[in-house]
Amino acid sequence: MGSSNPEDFSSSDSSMISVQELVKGPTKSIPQQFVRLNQEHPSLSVTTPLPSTPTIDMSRLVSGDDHELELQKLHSTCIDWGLFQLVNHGVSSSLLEKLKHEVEEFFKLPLEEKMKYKIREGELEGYGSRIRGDGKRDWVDSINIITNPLHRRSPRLFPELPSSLRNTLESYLSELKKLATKLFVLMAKALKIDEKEMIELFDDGFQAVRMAYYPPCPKPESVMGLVPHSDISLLTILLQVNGVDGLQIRKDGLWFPLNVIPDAFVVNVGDTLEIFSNGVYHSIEHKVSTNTETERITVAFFFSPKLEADIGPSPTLINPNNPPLFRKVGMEQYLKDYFSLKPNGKAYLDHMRIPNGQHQHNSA
Ligand SMILES: O=C(O)CCC(=O)C(=O)O
Repeated sequence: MGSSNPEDFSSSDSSMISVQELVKGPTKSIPQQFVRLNQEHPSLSVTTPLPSTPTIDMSRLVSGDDHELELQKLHSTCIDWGLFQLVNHGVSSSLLEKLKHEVEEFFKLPLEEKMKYKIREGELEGYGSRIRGDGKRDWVDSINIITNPLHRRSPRLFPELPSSLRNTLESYLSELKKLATKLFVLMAKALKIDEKEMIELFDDGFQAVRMAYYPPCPKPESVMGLVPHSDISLLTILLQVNGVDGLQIRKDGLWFPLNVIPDAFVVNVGDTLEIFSNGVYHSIEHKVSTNTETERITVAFFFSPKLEADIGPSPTLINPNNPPLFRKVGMEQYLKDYFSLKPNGKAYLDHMRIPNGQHQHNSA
């Protein structure tokens, strides 16, 4: 979710700073509340060749002669990486173009218009930039909106968006739901779990969108577009609207930049899928960097378990030789606990882990 991704909900601070407006001003110095020193930078050393991030071809997965091979690739990618770029995904380029246009137009609106959606004290959704647990702000303006279940839609957010953006988002969300359902069914097959178990968790689940605008920054090395985190979702599907790089992922302890493949989706495994698969799949830690020249605009959709679900390892995967690695907890409680902890890489997932040696006292 997050977003929405809850890591965006880390503060109930209601003071509002639009980074987009800040960079329009004459000053080129970075306000202290954005400055983060001692960041880990991507490993671009010549002695560490960049592994190429995997690409999965949806058309091969569903109907190609070699769909079994592609399914194996999907499975091993979710084990080794927890992230892939999805091509030939079937969402029409006309819908993507429309969405990109609408999202760009949204961020061009005058600040007063966007302020109608401002994050309010104590609320988890809305427009703005937030203060993190370390007292700093990320170099981004974003709008986070819960889209499902329908009764959890805030009356002042989704229904009040400009109608062309709202309608386009609705169509996009419906396409992404179909796509995510196909991916979940395929993952269930690869994990050897009854697909009904997977659908039961996901169907009519908790869903949210985060539209983000990362302005260019005069000193990108001093700020973070988005702090390192993993998503609490089952799956997140990201569209990189204007083709600008900036996403970085942590693999084997090192940070790597991810290059945009035009119109591909970046799909990542979230913490709740890592838990459900009892640690077979891995959620990936990621962050966003900025650059001096160009803004970066993205739309992330977060597909999470339904609010009534219990989050825990799939019973099918648990046996005496394969004990549960994570505790079981209701989704509502899971979200509440998440918000009470400061976002810090994959720390929240670790909080769900059953300590070594205590497995015999817990059942799936
Ligand atoms: O905007 C991006 O590139 C990444 C977004 C993201 O990681 C998130 O919203 O959790």
